[in-house]
Parts: sequence; C-alpha cells; structure tokens
Amino acid sequence: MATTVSGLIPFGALRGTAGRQPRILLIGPYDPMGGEYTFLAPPLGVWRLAGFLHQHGIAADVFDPNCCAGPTEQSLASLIASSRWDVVGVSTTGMTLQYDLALAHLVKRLQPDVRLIAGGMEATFRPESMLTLAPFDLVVLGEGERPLLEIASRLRQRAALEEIPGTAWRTADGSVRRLPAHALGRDELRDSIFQIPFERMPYRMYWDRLEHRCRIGSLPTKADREARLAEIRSVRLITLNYCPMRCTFCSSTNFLNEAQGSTAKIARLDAAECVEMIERIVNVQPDVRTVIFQDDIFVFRNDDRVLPLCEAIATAKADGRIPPELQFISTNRIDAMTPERLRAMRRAGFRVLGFGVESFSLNILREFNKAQIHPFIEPVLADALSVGITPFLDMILSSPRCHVGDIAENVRQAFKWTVAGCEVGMYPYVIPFSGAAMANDPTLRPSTIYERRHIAGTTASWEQATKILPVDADARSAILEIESVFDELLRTLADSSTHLPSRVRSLLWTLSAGPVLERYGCDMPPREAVMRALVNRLPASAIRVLRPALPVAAQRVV
Ligand code: B12
Ligand code: SF4
Repeated sequence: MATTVSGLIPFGALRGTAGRQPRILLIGPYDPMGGEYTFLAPPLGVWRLAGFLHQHGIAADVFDPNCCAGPTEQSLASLIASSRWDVVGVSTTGMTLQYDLALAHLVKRLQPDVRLIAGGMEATFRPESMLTLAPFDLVVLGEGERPLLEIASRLRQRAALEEIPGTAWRTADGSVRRLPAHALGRDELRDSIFQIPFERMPYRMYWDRLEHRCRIGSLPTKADREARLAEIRSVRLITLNYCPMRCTFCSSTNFLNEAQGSTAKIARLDAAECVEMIERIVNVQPDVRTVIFQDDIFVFRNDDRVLPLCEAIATAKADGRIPPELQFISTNRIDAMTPERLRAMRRAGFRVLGFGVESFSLNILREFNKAQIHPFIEPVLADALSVGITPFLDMILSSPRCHVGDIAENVRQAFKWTVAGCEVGMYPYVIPFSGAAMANDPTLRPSTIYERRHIAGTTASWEQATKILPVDADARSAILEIESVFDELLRTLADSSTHLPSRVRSLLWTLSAGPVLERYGCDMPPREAVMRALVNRLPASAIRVLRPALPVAAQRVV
C-alpha cells in the first residue's frame, strides 16, 4: 500500500512556453550503490531521447545522477538553478525507484512550476504508483520519443497535456487514465538510434572511475591490465526494440506490449546499419575497446543478420574503418547458437557471449518458460569455449516451485563451467520486477517478500516486492541459509578487498552453498577445489590480504 503525496500542481497553473521551444532536462535512473552489482554505464534511454529531441530542434540536456562532479543532489540542484526548465523527465527502474523518486521530489521542491514527467520501465508498468508517490504531472508509457515530441509541441501551443497517446495522467475526478501508443516502427527506431549523441556521453569519466575502482595499476601483468581495460572501455549499443520470448521472470519482454496495449512488432537495425553505428562510435570515442550489443536477444534462432554482420565487421576491419583490435560482447539466447555462428562471431572479434541460461535444472527452466534451451546448454558452452569465446552465464539459483535438488544441480553445474573457463553471475532467487508474469501471479503472493521503501526527504513510502522465495519449505530454508552465509562471507571479505567481480562472487556462492546443501544429502563440489578456484581468480595483491580471511570465513559455514 502506498502513501500519497499532496501538492500536485494542475496543468493550467503551470508557466507557459507559448511560441518558443521548451527546455527539457532528462534524468537517468539513480543507483547510489553504483557499480556494486552492475557495470556502470551512461543511461542509454535518456541519451537516446536527448539526441532525438535535439534532431527535432528541441534543447534537451541529460543529468546523469551516477556520474556527476560532486554529490548528486547538490549537482542536480545547481543544474536546476542554472536555467528555467520547462520539463524535467525522470527515468525509473524497479530497483532504483526510491532514489529516482527522491530526485523527482527534489526537482519539484526546487522549481515548483516545472512539468515533471516520469518515464522508463517502472513508470510504464506502474503509472498509478508514480502519480501517487511523487508530484509527477504525467507518466510516459514505453518509448519516450513520440510522447516527448508531442509534449513539446503542446507546450509551444499552450495546449493541455492530457490525452497524449503513450501517456497516463490523473483526471479531475482523481482516477488515472492512460492512452496506449504503438511502438516505434523499424525506420523510426533506426532514426532514433542513429541520433544517440555518443560524442556527448561522458564515457571518459565512467572509464576513469571504473579504472580507479578496479585498481588497474596494481594488476600483476600487462595481460591482466589489458584484459580489464577491454572490459572497462566499452560502449553499449542496443539495436533491437524488444525480445518476445516471454520468460516468466522477465519484465522487459512485456514493456512495449504494456505501453501499446497489444503485441508490439519486433524492430531492429540491419547488418549494414549496425556497422555504421560501430564506425560512428569508434570515430567519436576512439579509446573504446569493446562494443557491447546489449540487445535483450542479439541472435534469434532463425536469424538472418548475424552471419552477414560478422562478415561486414570483418570487412570494415580489413578496410580500416573499424580498428582491427576492436572487440564485441553480446547478450544471446543459447539455443540460437550454432558452431558456424560461433566461429563467425569469434572471427569478427566477439570475445564474450552473455547467455541468460538462468538454470541447469529442467524443472526450473520449465517454470521460467525456457525449457527449450536445456538441450543446447552443454554443447554450446563447450563449442564456445573451444573457439576461444568466454561464455558469461547469468543464473538464478532457485525458482518459486523448485526443490533442493534443483538448487544443487545449479551449484554443481555452475562450478563445473566456471572451472572450464566460463564466467558466471548468480542471483539467489527471482526478483519480481513489475511487469513480469511471475510478479503478477497471485498464487505466488504468499511466497513473495515485501520491503518498505521510503523516499528520502518526504514521508512517502510503499511496500516493494523484493523476492519470490521457493514454496517448498526445504528449498526455501536452504536458499535463505545460503544467502546469509554468502552475505557473511562478503562482509568478512569487505574489509580486505575492494570490488569483487562476478566470477569471484559466483565462487563465493558455491562456497556458501556447499555445506548447506550437503546437509540436505546433495553432492557438492569438494570445498578445497572451490577454494583453489577462488584463490586462482583473485589478483595477487588481494590474495595476500584475503588468504588468512578466506579459510576462517569458510570454516564458519561448516
Ligand atoms: C543495459 C542495461 C543495464 C546496464 C546499463 C544501464 C544504463 N545505465 O543504460 C547496467 C548493467 C548498468 C544496468 C544496470 C541496472 N539494471 Co538494467 N538493463 C539494461 C537493459 C538490458 C537495457 C537498457 C537500455 O539501455 N535500453 C534501451 C533504451 C533505449 O531503452 P530504455 O532505457 O527503456 O528507454 C526508453 C524508454 O524506457 C523511455 N524512457 C526511459 N527513461 C525515460 C524517461 C523519460 C522522462 C521518458 C519520457 C521516457 C523514458 O524512452 C526511452 C527511449 O525510447 C535493460 C533491459 C531492457 N530491455 O531495457 C535492463 C533493465 C532496464 N535493468 C534492470 C535493472 C533491474 C537494473 C539494475 C537496477 C540492476 C541491479 N541489480 O542493480 C541496475 C540499475 C543501475 C542504473 N544505474 O540504472 C531491469 C529493470 C526492471 C524494472 N522493471 O524496472 C531491466 C528491465 C532488465 C530486467 N528485466 O531485469 N542495466
Ligand atoms: S530471453 Fe531474455 S530478454 Fe527474452 S524474455 Fe527471456 S529473459 Fe527476457
């Protein structure tokens, strides 16, 4: 249940912009824990919108709360004071929501007559909550391009902002109304992606911060330093509008459908357009070493783009249009990979392929609506490793209807593939992101855990669903115990180490799970083998500090 915010300003009372182009400020999602669990990067959504608006002659700036010179709130306050903004748009995601909303409140306190607009994932799935929890005047649903253009045009004409397709608003009787809008067509999507102002985006600042955090200088060998720099000096590019695979834990698969009110059409760049974008990126960010194709799904099973794209990249490298050493990462469905595609990708410079494997247990995969990938996991991982590609597996250790044996299978297989050369990122349970089928399943409510979230600087708060635990009592106790051991291990190591990459974290999960699952009669990898793998993956400087701490922490789990 959410508590309400008062003090909404009716549209009519707001300052006019008749005849002139409005000034728009867009704020990216705010993650004050920046980089602890994720790889920090400029917020692509709001930058894409800024580029698009600029192309249409509208002045739009981006405030990136994760990368500013001073403290975030102070930096935002001086930016707000520096100009008369007509519209401030706040981008929202589920996990960053309380921080996004705190910034929204701050903006409205600083400039009460501004039109405050919410957009992004969480706003699209929960417009009512946005309009209740923060003083938003309007919520944009789905892609922001067309609605923002229409908002700017209405402001110029001093027209009301209600009834814009692709928005939700509160009516005079207090109810929330929404008007669906079609997703961008293929050509519109291409035009918008082509306007992303990569030259204005502060990659250098992000890279410097990440290099400092990862202590590049203290890595033992040149090869280590080069490998880490290739990871850090990356630029993300998204060439697809959405993935239609409908995994039950995934929210982004439903994002455009929610905004459109029906099934959206898939749209993406073709091979030549992808290469054109890569050329643009290397021209304006010449220090980039890796381009990350962050499409939800980069290669479809019946894909006709990946082979021509690899060919086109190889040609562009041979012609000198793209540096020969430029590498690529993409996020993929494992069932779309064939030996031919893997070899072509390797030749083009794909170094890491992310696979949302999620689970090695067929039971869990069925529950995730992903059973079809099961027969592909082993052979594709082996093929990828054999051609020199590092697979990065994202895993969710448990599912709402799993049993202890399923969790154990995940831990065993994750360890096996880590030792074989894969990178593994692990999450203990399903996080019920708004819009995901599992988050909307009423039968899972009893096993959903809620936490109260407060918005700093206000009295507003709400109950946020944070995890779905297994219904089975043993599986539930096991995963919670594993999590608490992992947290303790992390705390023990926190004093002696800085940033732990996911390869190290996943081994800590394995170490934590071993004794717990053995008590349930499951076979687990030998503890010494896990410890050895862990020590092998830490930089020499960290091993010296960690060596005494690790066995102590590991003993505690016995
Ligand atoms: C790349 C990515 C990342 C990268 C980079 C993010 C970045 N800074 O750009 C990294 C790894 C850092 C990351 C981190 C996180 N991510 Co992330 N990420 C993605 C991913 C795969 C693509 C996002 C993207 O760039 N999309 C392309 C752009 C163009 O689209 P867009 O951002 O949605 O923007 C469009 C519209 O939403 C809208 N819009 C967006 N903002 C606004 C604002 C206004 C005012 C308006 C009008 C419109 C508007 O217009 C834009 C253009 O059309 C998405 C999945 C997805 N398909 O979106 C997950 C996703 C957004 N991430 C998610 C999460 C949970 C996170 C984390 C919170 C995870 C964590 N454990 O910490 C962090 C948050 C960190 C942060 N600072 O934001 C979830 C959000 C779930 C939800 N329902 O809210 C998603 C959907 C993945 C998922 N299903 O689990 N992420
Ligand atoms: S394949 Fe990935 S992006 Fe597509 S629905 Fe499943 S989890 Fe979501």
